[in-house]
Amino acid sequence: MFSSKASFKKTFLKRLEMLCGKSFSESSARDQYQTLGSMIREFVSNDWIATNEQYLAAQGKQVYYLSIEYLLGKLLRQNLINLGVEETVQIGLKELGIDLDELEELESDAGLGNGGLGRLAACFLDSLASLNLPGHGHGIRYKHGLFEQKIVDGYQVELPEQWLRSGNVWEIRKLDSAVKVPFWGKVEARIEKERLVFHHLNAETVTAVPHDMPVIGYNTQTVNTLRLWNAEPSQFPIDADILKYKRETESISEFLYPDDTHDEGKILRLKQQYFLVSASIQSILRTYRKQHPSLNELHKHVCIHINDTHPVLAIPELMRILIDDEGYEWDQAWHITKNTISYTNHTTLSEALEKWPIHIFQPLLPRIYMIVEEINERFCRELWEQTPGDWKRISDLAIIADNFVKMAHLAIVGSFSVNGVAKLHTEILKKREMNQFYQLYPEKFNNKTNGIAYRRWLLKANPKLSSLITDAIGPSWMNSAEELNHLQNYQNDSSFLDRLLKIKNENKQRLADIILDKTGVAVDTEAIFDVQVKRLHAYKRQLLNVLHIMHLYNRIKEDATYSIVPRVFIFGAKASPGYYYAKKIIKLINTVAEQVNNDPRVGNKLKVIFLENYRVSLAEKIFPASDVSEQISTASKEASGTGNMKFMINGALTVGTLDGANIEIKELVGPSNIFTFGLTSDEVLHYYQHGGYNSREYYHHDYRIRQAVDQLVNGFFPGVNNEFEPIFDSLLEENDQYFVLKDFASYAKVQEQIGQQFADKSGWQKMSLANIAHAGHFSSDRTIREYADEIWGIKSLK
Ligand code: NBG
Repeated sequence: MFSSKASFKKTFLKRLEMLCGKSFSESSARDQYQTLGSMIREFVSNDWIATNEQYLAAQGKQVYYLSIEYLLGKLLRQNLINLGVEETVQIGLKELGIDLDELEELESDAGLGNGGLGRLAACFLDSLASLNLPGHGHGIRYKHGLFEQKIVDGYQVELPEQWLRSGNVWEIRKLDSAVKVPFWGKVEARIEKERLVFHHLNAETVTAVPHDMPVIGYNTQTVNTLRLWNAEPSQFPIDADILKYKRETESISEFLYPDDTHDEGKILRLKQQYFLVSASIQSILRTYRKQHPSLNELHKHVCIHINDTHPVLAIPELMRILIDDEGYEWDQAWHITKNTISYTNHTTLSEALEKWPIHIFQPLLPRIYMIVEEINERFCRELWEQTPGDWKRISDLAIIADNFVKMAHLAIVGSFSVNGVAKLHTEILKKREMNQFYQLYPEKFNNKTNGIAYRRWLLKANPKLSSLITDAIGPSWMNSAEELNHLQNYQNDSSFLDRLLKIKNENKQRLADIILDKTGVAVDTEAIFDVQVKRLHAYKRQLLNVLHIMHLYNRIKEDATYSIVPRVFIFGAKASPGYYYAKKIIKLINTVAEQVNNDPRVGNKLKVIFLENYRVSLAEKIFPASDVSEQISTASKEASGTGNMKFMINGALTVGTLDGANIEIKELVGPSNIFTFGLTSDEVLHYYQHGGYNSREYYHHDYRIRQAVDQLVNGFFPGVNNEFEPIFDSLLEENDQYFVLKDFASYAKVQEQIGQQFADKSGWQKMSLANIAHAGHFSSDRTIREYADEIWGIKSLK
């Protein structure tokens, strides 16, 4: 159906009539979108089935990636590109008078994730399929993904997201593969055939119904599966309140928790976690059992990867099935489990490290709790045998302590691999946060620096730059990102550099149009587009950026002759709805924007833009239009970052701290192609440990800082009263935990340098090119190959 324009058009028209029951002339754009989507799904169905059959026949190892989040974005165009039929479809549609861009607009972003962690999972699925690797995702089919953000009077307002309102053309509901997940009830131990067995009685069961989505690899016939579980009522209890039961059941897959790097500790969240894990493991084992008579060698054929600790109950759940359902003895079950599970840690922030109070955990998951207790007891006994009498060590490392279950401890003890997501992050895990575990199990710890699906973030998001690259170095970079390296040969080719600049300006114009449309502010594409887009969090220090903007504004006001290379500061960020401080920062950005953008003394020198509802599809328009990428977290706090890589591959220059993957970017591009500043992670950690930082000193001694900080509370912004007092207090009363004031001077200095270097257009283009040319290393293909070879032991199917 996609072999030629003519056959595409013919099938499209016929299909549209069948599917929508209307003639083409009566059809709406949505009908056309649905038609195209269903054609693609049908088109891949043969390959989808064949892929699964091949995996079975090959009897090789398969990996299942368990993640509570998948931030997929839109799939239509990416699928067309991966299938190699984008052009046929685009032209075919055009001849029918249909604009593919408009159809794409109709598709909702699948926003089943908060930020980096969820987007990484989506990038990994893409790479697994593109590399022909047997790897599938399991997640939750949230009815409402991450909230939609509106900015009203400068404040964030959250609206429920409705991605499923017009259905999801990519999914197939598989009722026949549904499984049951039990909650509550009690456990009874009985002796049966001289063996102690456990029965979970009076449980409330929830039916988990899989909705499968094809994961289409690039330029290959491999189609893997993303299985998203929907929670539905199983049986209606006779004497209970039926509506209440239905509501409670369905609520499990109703909402994605909008928290990012923060542990909320709500019972519904624990329900979601067990729901995901139990359904996924049952389904994995069902598939496995079709081929294997027992689970004895499960770990040789299956790897179950847990993305952060959210799915860590996979460990006791697998133990439960092995022991209770399959009759294994503890030791053998433990051997199989430990060798099947691998774990990625994504943060060292203490507020993100999950722990569940026993009083919530035990009643909800009585049998699972028993198993966790047993794992803990055996683990503590082992510790005791190693260092008898060292109670401190045992209480530091125990899985259950102080009436809490510590999920990261369970993950480390119950898995064969623990990895961090950038070199620095892994070092911090080994040397500090998880040092005692590292000493116990040095062989488990390893690093896998994050990567991005560059075919989405460059090929799809920046078609003009992609064509320029292909013109220069040929098309093979689309299969192997390392080839972008060849672009270095164009460092001194002025016509190439001119084309690079021209493309950047065109992308900036496209973003300028969006900005004008969304905010009413006209921005000049000659200005530096300086962008910070990511979740709003104190450690990411959007505040440092804003204080610096306030400082620039103060200078312009005070000195009419002050000359500055014009800048447009662009922000996009959602704050967790309960994160009071982060919401204050959003209000501050918008307040500063209002003031700066309307001050005639400023003119075009400075503009401040807050783009509401930052999400994957908006990000795709922002990265290609950026000159400067703000990666300014307090060193040691950002595990890796992946936005930094998306900017880089689109030719933006990083202004960043030596944190997360910024360090590896610097190693690759060299110090002259990146702007770094601020405290190092060792310095930050030293201050945390030994004290010695006094933010007031910086406030008192640096006039620029004092002026901007005072403006937060001295009535400088009309009509906001004491709105920003909590920000003021965080900087002075609370001694500025994130070293904003400490790093201010070096940030301001490097920003000045950026202005000067930007003025040298060809010099800037060279630096930009160096970044693109070195970005191949951050392809998630590279990351996934490392996981496949060094952790999972899976082989690509040719
Ligand atoms: C985030 C880190 C980022 C990292 C992504 C993906 C969580 C818990 N962690 O630095 O903050 O890039 O994970 O690894 O969301």
